[in-house]
Amino acid sequence: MEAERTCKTVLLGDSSVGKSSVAVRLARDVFTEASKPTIGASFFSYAVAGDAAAGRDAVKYEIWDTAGQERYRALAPMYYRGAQVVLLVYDVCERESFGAVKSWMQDVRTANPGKCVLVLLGNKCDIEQRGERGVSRAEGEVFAEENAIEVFQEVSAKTGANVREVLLHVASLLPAVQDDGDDAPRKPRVIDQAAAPAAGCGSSC
Ligand SMILES: Nc1nc2c(ncn2[C@@H]2O[C@H](COP(=O)(O)OP(=O)(O)OP(=O)(O)O)[C@@H](O)[C@H]2O)c(=O)[nH]1
Ligand SMILES: [Mg+2]
Repeated sequence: MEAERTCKTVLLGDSSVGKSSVAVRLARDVFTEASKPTIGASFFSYAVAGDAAAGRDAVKYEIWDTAGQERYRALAPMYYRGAQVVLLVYDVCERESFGAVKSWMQDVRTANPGKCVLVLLGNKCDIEQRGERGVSRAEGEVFAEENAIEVFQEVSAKTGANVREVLLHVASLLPAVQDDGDDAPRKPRVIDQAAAPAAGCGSSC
């Protein structure tokens, strides 16, 4: 049987940005409009098969879906401490949630110096069709580059666009990150849109 590495993963971001919806999309490939605010945290898992050609080991993501409401903020370090992958989520329609990403990022880096892959996700990119966007794709990209966030992608938990594809991509980064060791400098690695699979949420998204 193929060896599988487990990977502690955490979803962080303001309330209502769609963290639980992303987790449910990963774990069960479904979406529900009536998602309720998370209390404390929830646990999910998502397995990715290995692919030698893509330079990827089999990975089991053990995903902690944290609660974004302010009253639960003190619990978050329990989940992001020791995480190997951190998914920082904002809502492309809510500017405030984009602004909040910075302080999540700083907290995570302080707790896990040099040890985790940071992934910036602009969720709800399906809403763009209704003209309600508050954060452009370019702004997300620039923020990721300026802050040496390893991966940036816009996603939609609703349509499923890019959600699973991002974690496939992250799986191929994991060996390199572990081999680099703690003192290695961070390199920004924004997904190349031309190369990334776009499941209904392409470059316009
Ligand atoms: N249109 C659209 N709506 C979404 C998407 N993802 C989530 N939602 C909706 O946004 C609302 C909040 O989603 P949740 O997944 O519960 O948000 P959360 O970040 O887990 O919120 P907390 O648990 O309070 O931190 C729900 O009504 C979802 O149906 C998406 O990709 N597109
Ligand atoms: Mg939630």
